[in-house]
Amino acid sequence: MPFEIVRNDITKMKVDAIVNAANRSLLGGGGVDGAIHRAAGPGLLEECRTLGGCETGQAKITRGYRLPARYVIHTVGPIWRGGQYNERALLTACYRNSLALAVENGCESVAFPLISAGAYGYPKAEAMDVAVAAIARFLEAHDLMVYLVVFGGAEFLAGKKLFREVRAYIDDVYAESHVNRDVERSRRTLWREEEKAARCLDEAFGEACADACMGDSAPMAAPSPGKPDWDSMLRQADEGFSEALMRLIDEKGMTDAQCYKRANVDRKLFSKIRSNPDYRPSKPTVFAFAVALELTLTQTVSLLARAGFALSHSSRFDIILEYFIKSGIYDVFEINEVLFQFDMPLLGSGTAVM
Ligand code: AR6
Repeated sequence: MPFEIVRNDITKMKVDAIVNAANRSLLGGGGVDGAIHRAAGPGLLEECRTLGGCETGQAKITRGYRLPARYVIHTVGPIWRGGQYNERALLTACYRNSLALAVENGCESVAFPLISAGAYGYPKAEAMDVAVAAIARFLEAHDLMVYLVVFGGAEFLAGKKLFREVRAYIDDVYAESHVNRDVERSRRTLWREEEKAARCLDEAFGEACADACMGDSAPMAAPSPGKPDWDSMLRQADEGFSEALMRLIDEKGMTDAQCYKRANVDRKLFSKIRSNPDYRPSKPTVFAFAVALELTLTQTVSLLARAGFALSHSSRFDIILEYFIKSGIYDVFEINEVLFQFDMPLLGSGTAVM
């Protein structure tokens, strides 16, 4: 199931369990701990008194009392002491143990704050990396909806290398397409070619044929020596998004589950797409599958066209995705972290819980 980074107050999350960044006494404190106890009411503290505290990296569960969440999972993050004291492993353990406890208790949705990233001093950008990596790893083997709740702004992410690179790419593309009229003209020509390429798909999902179209003057590439396979091309020209997606999954030798997990797409949404040949996905969903399938940019343009979309240099969202696809970065969670920083829609899908 998907993983989403959201901006919210965790006490408002309508999920099966929220996670509390507690201290070892489990008897309340400031920050998110204080906010959770205030929102849950005195029953929470009473139950916490019976738990006998909690070790760093471990997790314990209570009911949610007046919270919209059914449970609170209390975990104790490490105090940041420069990074040489096993902080990363302990923080990873917080996420892993909390998630395991959620699964043991039948939870299907869990929301985390950025554990240790407040009073305990863990640098926020690094704390977020640890959270994303630990959650993504757990989701490889479990079906669970996980939210990482960021409270307030995410300026702390702006210093990260990947973010700076993406921003530089956006600036370049914007400068190119908005300042220089010659470039603008040639870009339009390129788009016309790409659109043509998008309409022209061969057996290997447009690759050979699309390359030929992009070259414009080059003859249409045949899938095998001899004549072009017009039957196959015509068949695929009619192909809707759903059909194209299923074919690509097979061609890539992936299972459906591998694909929707890598796309960060909910299993139910995937079933809907699979069973409805006319399904019209959103643009982020198409990109999510393009990333999961590790498509080239040309192939991505083709897949977008199947859903009635084009890749646009007027959209920062599209430019960011173009950057990742061109760079061969196909980690949906890494991409979502950057999209989150830019206040863009994220790839994949979940259910609204706020
Ligand atoms: N919703 C979501 N996130 C929040 C909220 C909220 N309502 N309030 C704060 N945060 P911290 P720690 C974010 O200090 O670093 C307590 O006193 C906050 O911006 O709550 O693990 C405990 O009792 C930050 O990013 O937890 C411990 O003694 C993140 O939650 C100690 O603090 C964690 O900040 C634990 O420190």
